[in-house]
Amino acid sequence: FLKATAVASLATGVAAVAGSTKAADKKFTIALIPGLTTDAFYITMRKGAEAAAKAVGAELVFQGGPDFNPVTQVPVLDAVIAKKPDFILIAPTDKDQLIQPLKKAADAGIPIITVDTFIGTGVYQTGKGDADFPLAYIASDNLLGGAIAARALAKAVGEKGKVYVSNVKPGVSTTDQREQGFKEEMKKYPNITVLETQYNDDDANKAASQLQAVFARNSDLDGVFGANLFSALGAANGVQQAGQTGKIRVVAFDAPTSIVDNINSGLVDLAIAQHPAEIGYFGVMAAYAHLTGNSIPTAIGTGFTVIDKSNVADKKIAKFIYSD
Ligand code: T6T
Repeated sequence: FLKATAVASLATGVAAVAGSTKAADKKFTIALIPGLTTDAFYITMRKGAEAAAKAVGAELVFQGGPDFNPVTQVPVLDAVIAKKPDFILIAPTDKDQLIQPLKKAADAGIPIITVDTFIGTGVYQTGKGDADFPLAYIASDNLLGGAIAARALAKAVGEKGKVYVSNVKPGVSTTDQREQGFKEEMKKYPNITVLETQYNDDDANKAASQLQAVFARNSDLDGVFGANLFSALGAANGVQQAGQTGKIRVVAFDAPTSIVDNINSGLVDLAIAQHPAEIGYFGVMAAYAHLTGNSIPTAIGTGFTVIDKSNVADKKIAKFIYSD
């Protein structure tokens, strides 16, 4: 089980901040704009953010679009900017397309932290480029997550055969990096062929149909890596509908409640749970630290918990299953 050490060091930092700063005179309003509102990952992130907001006496506003798409996210961002919150935490739905819309917030004097996803390269406060203006990036290490997925899938398929990545769409920083980390790691397994990535637009039904189409073209398909919640859920459903449970092996990113049954039934071999509540909690804490005059780190890495049959029933693990 992996836990980024950066989290521990941030926790120390925040404790120091709390000790050295007087309580804020004003009640700060911190906006959290998720990738989309109806996704257990962001619902769980909101819970962590609410817990931190309560701890520091800030108001959290959670507002987002109905799907993972800049076309629906940008108008929400514009509406949030118009209300002039003290801080914006946002999961940008595209590396490039959110740069200019977020620049408007920065120009209006609203400080920004990106959570989960990033804009530009994700390296901020460098004084270079047009997308370094957010104060910090708080997220999982998605390259590492992709590598963990590759090792798990390689093991599940006996280090040989055909696999593919079920992914959202190009341009999303998190899922791009998961695919990159997966493919890099898979180079260590010369007997595994990685077929062309299937993009599902964050639609589980599409991911399920694509699984069946890939299987129809490759009757010797051995495995699939679902690079986010809906990709994994859909790919797993596709495997089940094709009657291939346990034959086509599934490694899932994210851990919605349905993952428990899917692991127990053997449909999914392993799930890589992110710690979205931790991302939300530290997002608000970093915002508060900044708003009360303290400096904050430009990057905060949060952890993973790997869930499989051996630990899915463990109470200590259950807390990493996302909230609906
Ligand atoms: O995997 C998460 C998130 O990290 C990613 O950026 C988008 O998809 C999810 O929200 C899961 O649906």
